[in-house]
Amino acid sequence: MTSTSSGSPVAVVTGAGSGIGAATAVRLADEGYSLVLVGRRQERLEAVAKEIEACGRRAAIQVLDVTDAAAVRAFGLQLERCDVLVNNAGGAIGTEEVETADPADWRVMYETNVLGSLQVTQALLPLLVSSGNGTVIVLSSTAAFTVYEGGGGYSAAKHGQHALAGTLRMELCGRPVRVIEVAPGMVHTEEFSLNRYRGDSARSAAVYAGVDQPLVADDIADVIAWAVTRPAHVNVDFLVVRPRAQAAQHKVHRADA
Ligand code: 8X3
Repeated sequence: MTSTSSGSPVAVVTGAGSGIGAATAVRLADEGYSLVLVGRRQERLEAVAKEIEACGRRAAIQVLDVTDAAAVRAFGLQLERCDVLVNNAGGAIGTEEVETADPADWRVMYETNVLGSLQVTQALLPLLVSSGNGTVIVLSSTAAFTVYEGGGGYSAAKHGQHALAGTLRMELCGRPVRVIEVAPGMVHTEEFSLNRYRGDSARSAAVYAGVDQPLVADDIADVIAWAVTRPAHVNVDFLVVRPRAQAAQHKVHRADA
């Protein structure tokens, strides 16, 4: 990992190689943070780091799987500073109903979304506390508070992240770290639906068909940046963010529908 020692506050973003993670990293760099980009794919992280550095900001990369407990611990121990942690790594696998779902898929979703957030938060919490004004972002989903057919495993994991965020906020009360949960609805990113549909691009594209302006990664990055840049005593507990065309989980307006 290259150094971020510049005197600027440091933001660590997991899943920073693409989608919401990459957009958030770039946006936080614009806000004056030095970035530590965490993810599994070095070339993706390097591309995001280049984009940040091209704007005169600092970005270090850390190739890391958030489900690897020992590697996450080691990462936390060698980091010198962390003011903001964005727990973004995660995602959905499969759309099978409960009747036929593969428990292995549920396990992976729980491990990446919930245990990944838990482990990275545990590893960085000492630095967040010692920063004097730390912020933990938990990127959950509207699936964190509702369920839908074929989304059981993902929703279970996102409900788990919601429980983690709420519990942590209470447990940290009195210490200088706030916990902000951001719950996006329909966001059109390069990989989210493609992973959910196991690479089936036609089914993935159909999710957004006819929807007037699904959210994009920059919309969520904008919301995260807003929450992070509130004065330190202001804790935006929980933000639900959907496109205007999605009034509720199943209430999506589609042209020609
Ligand atoms: C993504 C939102 O509607 O696919 O987290 O569950 S949804």
